Amino acid sequence: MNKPANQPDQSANAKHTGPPEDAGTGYGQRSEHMTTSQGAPVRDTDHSLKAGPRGPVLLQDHHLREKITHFDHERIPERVVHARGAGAFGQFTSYGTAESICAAGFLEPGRVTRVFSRFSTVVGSRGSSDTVRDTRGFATKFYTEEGVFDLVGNNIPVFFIQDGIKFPDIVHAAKPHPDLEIPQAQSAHDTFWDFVSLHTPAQAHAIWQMSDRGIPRSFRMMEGFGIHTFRLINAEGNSCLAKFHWKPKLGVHSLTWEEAQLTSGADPDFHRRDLADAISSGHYPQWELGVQVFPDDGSESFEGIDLLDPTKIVPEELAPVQPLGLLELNENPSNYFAETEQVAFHPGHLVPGIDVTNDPLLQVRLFSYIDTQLSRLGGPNFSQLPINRPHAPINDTFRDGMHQQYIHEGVAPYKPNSLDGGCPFMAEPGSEAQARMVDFPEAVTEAVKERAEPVGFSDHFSQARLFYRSLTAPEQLHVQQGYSFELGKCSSEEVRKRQLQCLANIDEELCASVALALGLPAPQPDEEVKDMAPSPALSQVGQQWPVDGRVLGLVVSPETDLELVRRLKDEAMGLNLRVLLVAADGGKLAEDLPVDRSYLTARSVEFDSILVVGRHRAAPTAKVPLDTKAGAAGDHAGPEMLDPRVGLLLQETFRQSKAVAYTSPELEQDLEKLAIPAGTPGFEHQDAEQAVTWLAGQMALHRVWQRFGG
Ligand code: HDE
Repeated sequence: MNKPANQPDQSANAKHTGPPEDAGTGYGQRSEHMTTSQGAPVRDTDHSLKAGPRGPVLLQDHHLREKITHFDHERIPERVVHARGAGAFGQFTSYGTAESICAAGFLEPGRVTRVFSRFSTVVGSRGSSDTVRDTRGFATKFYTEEGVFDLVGNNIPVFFIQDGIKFPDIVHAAKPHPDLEIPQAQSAHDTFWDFVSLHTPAQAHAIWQMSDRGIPRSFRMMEGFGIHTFRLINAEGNSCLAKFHWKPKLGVHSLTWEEAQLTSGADPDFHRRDLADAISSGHYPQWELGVQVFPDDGSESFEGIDLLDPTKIVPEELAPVQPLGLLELNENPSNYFAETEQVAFHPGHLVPGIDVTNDPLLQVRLFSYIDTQLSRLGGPNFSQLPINRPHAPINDTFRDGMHQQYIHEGVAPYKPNSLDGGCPFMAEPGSEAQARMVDFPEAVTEAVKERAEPVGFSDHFSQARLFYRSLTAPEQLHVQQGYSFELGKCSSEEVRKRQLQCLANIDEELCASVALALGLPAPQPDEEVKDMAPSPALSQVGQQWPVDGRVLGLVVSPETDLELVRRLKDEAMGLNLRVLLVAADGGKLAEDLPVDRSYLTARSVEFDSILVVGRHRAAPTAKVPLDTKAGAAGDHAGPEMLDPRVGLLLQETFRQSKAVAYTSPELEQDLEKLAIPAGTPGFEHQDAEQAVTWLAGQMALHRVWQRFGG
């Protein structure tokens, strides 16, 4: 035992998920009736105490004042970045493949560790839309037996800046303009492109953001990256350098720009809802954690790529990602504020076996994250909040402070001491715990103090070019459109021209197409840029993925046989799809067939594919021509016309390159009027028997890529 009797055993507290219990006081217990926060019974919480039914409110109404005062203080400062997010609990199961490179206990064979992951956008405020074009945060808290390990990464493997001192600059440029506080959660504005075109290390990140990666289909379909190079140390004390990767089991998949924009209006909580719905319906999202490993030979570079430069990736073709374990998220939070809002990540929350490098961005982060929690969570005891509590025993000498939850015993919270018997003791020399806690003896070269950057940091364009040239034609087209939209929203011609110059250095064709859209001449490159071999792993086209939890819109007409609806639904669910039943109006088709979306509430963006069963003549609730906003049905109004809302659904789904199957060949006349050409790839008549399997096959490819052309 290295703990005296009078030293509180905080490990008991650390395991609680609720407030610490205090025997005999009732703290943390739930009363059977409503009480004040002091535990006194409340008889009426609907009426304030007044001098007569129409008289003034009395100041002595303690319950009223307590209720309103607490309410007035309900908000805490939102995160200065990554304010908008969603989280879930789950578990990480180690494959046991890390033994030769990393001594961390949670990577031992078969070890299962509880986790909490939070996904976020970067720029928007807490109430902003989920589907804006932005980088996504991907932060995971591992509650390991050796303490908390936080892997605080993004869905884009390169960062905007190389030195943390530039972070306030990029964030101020990306946030809304200070005068009017617009635009919200957008990078399509002058200050963002002003900074990015002047501070050219940001170009590699910007091109990822302009690509499909900036508008993920779902958190479940995003990769995650630790970005920085970390140092791993094995049980023998040998080190290697490593970059962390999360690979989604469902593959990387993105929205189209039109989908992203429509979704912002139709369902601003789209990603949050998608994650929660997938978990509550048992389609638990999974990611494989992997590492790229590099020798720790003092060069801090690999194949000429500077490993301390966070604006650079090492292509997977040069250093394959080695799988370490599986993350599964399987439990939604019970309370958004207590868990998702109060979770406090920190890149310095590390466990033995994982250490930092001198990446100057990472070094600044090590300072920043505690600082932000002090202001957000109101003091230094944020690690005592249930969501932040380690699941490992704690024994520190930190005391008091705002919101202290522990009732510490003992008189000597200092070391060395004799009055508490010398406790807490350090891990015993020679013990396993002590052996693991070594500070890695990294050699630090003698140097002069200076504000300078390493030579390798001056290449700002080769990685942007690598990324662009690794994409397929339709993905490149999306990048061109991304830049054209964003720069088209900039009012400063000087900014647009300067960014075009950057594009000229990245790729001639990219620059020419954006210049055309902006009505500006395409400049010539003004810098010689190193060419790198394309990395096919950067494209999201061309593979097949599981379809678990993908959403099928089953659009049925009043004449559809209910047995057929049941059969199709069961078949789709048997293939692990989620089904949303769409019918003319709300309610139920039968007791077991509730309508999930009416023609009015359904929107193309909610579905990964659509199965139209039967004909869909205009329902009585259709307001022609108000519902023909896509201009589809005006010329064929009449009793036989397609319901205009179904027409809109089909047109949008067509443009978004998602698969549609229809069981009635008669629908083809309607398609012609909707300007959906016969023979459109992935838009097919299918017998009811085959339709669901065919659609699942199309969804496994994520999109009908041929439809984009390019
Ligand atoms: Fe962060 N970052 N960051 N960041 N970051 C925060 O911490 C900061 C950086 C990332 O879901 C803040 O608790 C600085 C890189 C994620 O709660 C803050 C610098 C990467 C999250 C902060 C960086 C990230 C944050 C805001 C430059 C990818 C959300 C509230 C030195 C590897 C975590 C908070 C969550 C959050 C500062 C750079 C990812 C202000 C100063 C690089 C995923 O402390």
